[in-house]
Amino acid sequence: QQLQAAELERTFIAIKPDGVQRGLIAEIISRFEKKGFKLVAIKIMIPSKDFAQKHYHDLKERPFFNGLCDFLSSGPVVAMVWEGEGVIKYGRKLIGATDPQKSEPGTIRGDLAVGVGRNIIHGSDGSETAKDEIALWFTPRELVSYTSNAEKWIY
Ligand code: 3AN
Repeated sequence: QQLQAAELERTFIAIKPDGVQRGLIAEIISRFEKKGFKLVAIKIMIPSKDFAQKHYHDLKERPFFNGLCDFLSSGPVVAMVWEGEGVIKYGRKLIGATDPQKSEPGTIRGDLAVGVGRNIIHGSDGSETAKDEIALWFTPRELVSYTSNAEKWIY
């Protein structure tokens, strides 16, 4: 069991099946890594439909809920936890607006996606969601605490 530093901010980021199939894993990871955030958990899996419904439970009243869950469970997803100061909010900034037609160039969706139903990446939208999503996708033992030497240059 690793020691967890409770004050470290963490967010859940997933590269959705379209991002994986399009070969954008490294590109997406690279943007978070270069910003100076720290990767503390990563795995690839094909979520079941039931699991996708749990992940998107907040959206279950929306008309696109069923299609969205089918899509998330349609192929491999790269699930990650990223850590760092402000990572939840800034992660959303790196990702860009939900609709890639409205996300700015320079953001992941702005640069790499075209349609809202295929927007390649998911990121937690707040600290409660981040906690819930990390707990859904990972066991505590899958989260790795480590000290990055580079932090003294970045922070
Ligand atoms: P975000 O992913 O930016 O947090 P949410 O939580 O509003 O946005 O939506 C979750 C996911 O639902 C989006 N990533 C997108 O794939 C899908 N989605 C949102 N709005 C629509 C829509 N109008 N039609 C189809 N899919 C949508």
